[in-house]
Amino acid sequence: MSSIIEDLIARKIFNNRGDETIEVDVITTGGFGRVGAPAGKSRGKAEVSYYPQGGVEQAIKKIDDLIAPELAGLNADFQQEIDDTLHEIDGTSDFKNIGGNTAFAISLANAEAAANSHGLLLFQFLGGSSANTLPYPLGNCISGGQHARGKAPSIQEYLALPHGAESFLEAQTANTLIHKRIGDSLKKKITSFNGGKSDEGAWIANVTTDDAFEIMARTCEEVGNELDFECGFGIDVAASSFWKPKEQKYMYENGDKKRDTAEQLEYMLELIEKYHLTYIEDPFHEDDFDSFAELTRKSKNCLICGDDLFTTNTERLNNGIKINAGNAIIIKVNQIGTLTDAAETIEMAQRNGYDAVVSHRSGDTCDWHIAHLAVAYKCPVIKTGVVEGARIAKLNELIRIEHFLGSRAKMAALNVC
Ligand code: 2PG
Ligand code: MG
Repeated sequence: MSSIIEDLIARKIFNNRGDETIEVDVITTGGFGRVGAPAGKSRGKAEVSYYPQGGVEQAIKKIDDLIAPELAGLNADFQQEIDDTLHEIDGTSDFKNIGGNTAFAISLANAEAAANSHGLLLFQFLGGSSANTLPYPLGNCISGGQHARGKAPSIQEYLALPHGAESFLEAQTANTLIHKRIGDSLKKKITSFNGGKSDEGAWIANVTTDDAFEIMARTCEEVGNELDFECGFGIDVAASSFWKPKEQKYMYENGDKKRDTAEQLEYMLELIEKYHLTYIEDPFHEDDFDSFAELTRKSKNCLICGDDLFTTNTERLNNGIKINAGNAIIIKVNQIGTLTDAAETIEMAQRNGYDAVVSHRSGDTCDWHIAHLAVAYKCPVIKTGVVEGARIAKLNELIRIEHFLGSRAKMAALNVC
């Protein structure tokens, strides 16, 4: 079937926060792709801008007036050409003109349309016949920081990582059990707990940072024993959100407890040791490459992952690689804009021994394409919650992919376990 682009159709839809976002359909002579864009709340400062001035409506106008006429007639199979054209039309280094989310939705919908034109699923089209590994789900169970409201732990996310599971279905089963049990424990422990959840479907409760660690550790161990495989856990510190540059300190519990950079490093090492953490994301603020490198050097068996640090950007990743800052990287396509840019970052990461963790955003839609990216690019981890509609859409898609692959499916290899 032929993949010549006939038209682009853009519309305004809503994400799980009820915020406006953009959705794009790419229609080819033989297929169709539709993608909705997500949005972060704790965003890295090096991310591309989401929309042009005038927001989603202006982005739609740019697609109708400018971008659709340029892309019509091109072949959707040539992803790089499509993405280069988006960069050319935009003309800035951070998609200020057309918007990074506009580029994201077009770029990914184009890939989907190309796959569909060939009668293939996206992961098959992008990854070929060797794409048969499933990522481990890194699932958010307790929310804090900027993702919570009111009193909550300073650390943004407590994440289950069932790295002993032998299939994706088994791993997601573990995460759902862990998530449910944590809800039960919080109900028992905190009288004010009323079952509140964050945008990502993780529990929000008035617990201290340390109490959240205890609950997480106990529950993961319990579920691991019951299911008879290792269920580890980790955290997204999102440290930029409580780093105060003036004081040069991290403000825990709204400033009741402060840590300078050296104390933060010690604290992270203590946590790794005490709770056998297998994953730490953004343990330091987004410009502190040196501390990332020191923690990577001093820790063992733990993924030290950069999200705000790298923002899916090859230049920033390259700065990290030079000094061995971290050994894992979050991949959020809308941090950089196009699929080609994100694929380059993944490739650079893999060449240099970094694990790539494909990730949702806290504001997201029921779009499931990142599930396919994780399989296509052989990423060993996907970070996309445990429950809530926008998360379940992606997790269930991975269950479908595993089912589709049948006996060829296997779990990806993790750097640390
Ligand atoms: C993060 C993400 C997703 P946001 O910090 O990793 O969990 O949050 O999308 O708000 O940037
Ligand atoms: Mg993060």
